[in-house]
Amino acid sequence: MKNTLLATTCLAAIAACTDAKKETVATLPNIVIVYADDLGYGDAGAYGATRLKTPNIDQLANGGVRFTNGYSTSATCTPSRYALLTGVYPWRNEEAKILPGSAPLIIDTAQMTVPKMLKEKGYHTGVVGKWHLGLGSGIVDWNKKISPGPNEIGFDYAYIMAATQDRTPTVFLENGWVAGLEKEDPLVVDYENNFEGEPTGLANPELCKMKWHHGHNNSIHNGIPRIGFQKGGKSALWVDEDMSDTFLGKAKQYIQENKGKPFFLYYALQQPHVPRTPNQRFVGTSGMGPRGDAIVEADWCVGELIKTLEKEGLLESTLIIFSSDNGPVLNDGYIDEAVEKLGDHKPAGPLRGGKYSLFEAGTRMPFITYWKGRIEPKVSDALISQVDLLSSLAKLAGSEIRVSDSQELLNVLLGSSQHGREEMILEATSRTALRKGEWVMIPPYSGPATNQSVNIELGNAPQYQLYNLKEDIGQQKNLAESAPEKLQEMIKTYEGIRGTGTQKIEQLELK
Ligand code: NG6
Ligand code: CA
Repeated sequence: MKNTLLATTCLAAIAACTDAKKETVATLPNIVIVYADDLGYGDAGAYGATRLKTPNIDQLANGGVRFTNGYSTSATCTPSRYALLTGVYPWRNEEAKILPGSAPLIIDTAQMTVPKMLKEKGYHTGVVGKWHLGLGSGIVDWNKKISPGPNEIGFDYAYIMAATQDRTPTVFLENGWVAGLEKEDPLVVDYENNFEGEPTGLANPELCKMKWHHGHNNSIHNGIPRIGFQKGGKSALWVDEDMSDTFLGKAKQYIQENKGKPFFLYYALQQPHVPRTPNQRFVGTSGMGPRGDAIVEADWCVGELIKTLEKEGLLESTLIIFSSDNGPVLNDGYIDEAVEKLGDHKPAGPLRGGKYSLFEAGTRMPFITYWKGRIEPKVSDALISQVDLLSSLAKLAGSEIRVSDSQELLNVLLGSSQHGREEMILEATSRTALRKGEWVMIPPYSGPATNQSVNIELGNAPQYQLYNLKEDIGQQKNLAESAPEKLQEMIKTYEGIRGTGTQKIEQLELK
C-alpha cells in the first residue's frame, strides 16, 4: 500500500515535472533578429525619414519599443556582428575587423554565442543572410565542406553569403557547402593574385555594368567588379538582383519548417550595403537611386517576414528585434547615384559622421523590439547596445548564462524599464571612445579628420573631444576645455574599461 502510494506520488511528480518542462519550452518565445547592413539612424520613417518610405520597419517601431539610444558596438560590420553573437566587445579580439571573403572564422568554437545559449534551452537556431565572420580555420577549399562556420558556433541551419556582396566568393553556402556547385567546375578564390586570363574591373571596364569608384576593381561577376579574385563555380554564382528574394525565401522556409518548436532566426539582410542591386520590382521606387530602392526592398522583406509570422500564427509568440550593423555611407566604392539623388534625405538623421566614424552616426542605430501583445508601444531613451543581447536573451530563455561585456537588460529590451546601461565603449575601425550618460568622450587620434573617398568625418582630432549629446546631438561643440572635470571623469571611466596601455589603432585604409 505504502509502496503503491509512493510509486503513484513519484509518477505524478515526474509527470508534473515533465509537463512543467514541456510548458516552459512551449512558452518560450521565438526570437527573430533582423539585421540590416549599413542602414543609418535616419534611414527609416520611424526615425525621421520622410521622402524614404519604410512602412514595415515603422510598423515594428510604432508597435514596439523604438530605442533612440540603441547602439551597435562598432561602425563596421564584422566587429558589430561579432559582438552581437558573442556578447563580447569586438576590440577585445584583434581579428574582429572587416574581413576578406577568405578569412578564417573569428569566433572560437568554444566561445558562448546567442545561438549556442538558446540551443541549450531547447531552441532550433538558424542564420540566413550575410555572415562576414570568417569561415574555416586556414586556407578554405570552397569545393569541400567548409568548417568551422555557423554550424559549429551554434546554428542548426545556415544559409549565408561568406562575407559581403562586394567580396568574392559570390556564392551562397548552405550548412558549410557552396550551394549549387558542380564538381566539374571548381570554385577558387584568392585575395592577392588574379587567376590567369580572368577579367578584372581594373583591366576590363567595358565588362562592368556598375562602375567602381574606389577599391572594387578585382574579379567581375554579373557585370559588377568586386573585392577579391575568383574563378570557376559558375553554376553556383549568385544573381545580385535576386539576392533578397533568395534570403527571404530561406527565412520564410526556416520559419515554416520550425514553427513547432521555439526557434531563433538571425536574418541578416544585405541591404543597403554596396553593390546596391535592388530587384527590378524596386528599381525607381524611392526616387533616390539604388541606395533608396535597396532600402525600400529591405523594408518589403521585413513586411513579408511579419506576414509569414502572422500567417503561421506566430506573431504573438515571437520577439522581433530589428537593427543595423553600422551607420550609413553613400559612396562606399561604386558609382551608383547615392550622392547625386540623395536630395534632402538624411541617412544619419541629426547625427554627425557615418559608417567608419567614431561620431554618433557610426554606431547609433535604428533599434526596435516588437512582440505583439507583450510589448507595449513606446519610445525608449535607455542606453542599450547590441552586445547586451546575449545576456538579455539568456534571461528571456531562462538560461543562467551571462557574458561580462553583455549586460542583462531584458526589461529594457521589452520596454518595461528605462534603466539601461550607464556607459559603453564605442568602436570604429579599431579606435574607441566612451559614451557615458549623456556624454561622449573621444580620445585624440591621428589620421585624417575626414575620409575623402567616402566623404565621412571619422572623429579623429589631435585633442580630446567631449560632447553633451542631450544638448548637442550633432556633436558640434567640443566641451573638453570648458568642462575639464567631466573630461577627467570620462577619461578615468574609459581607461578603467579599456586600460591605459598603448592601444593598437591600426586604421582602415580606404583608397
Ligand atoms: C571596405 C570597402 C567597402 C565595404 C567595407 C565593409 C573598399 C575601398 N571599401 O574596405 O566597400 O565593403 O569594407 O563594409 O574596399 S562592412 O559593412 O561589411 O563593414
Ligand atoms: Ca555593414
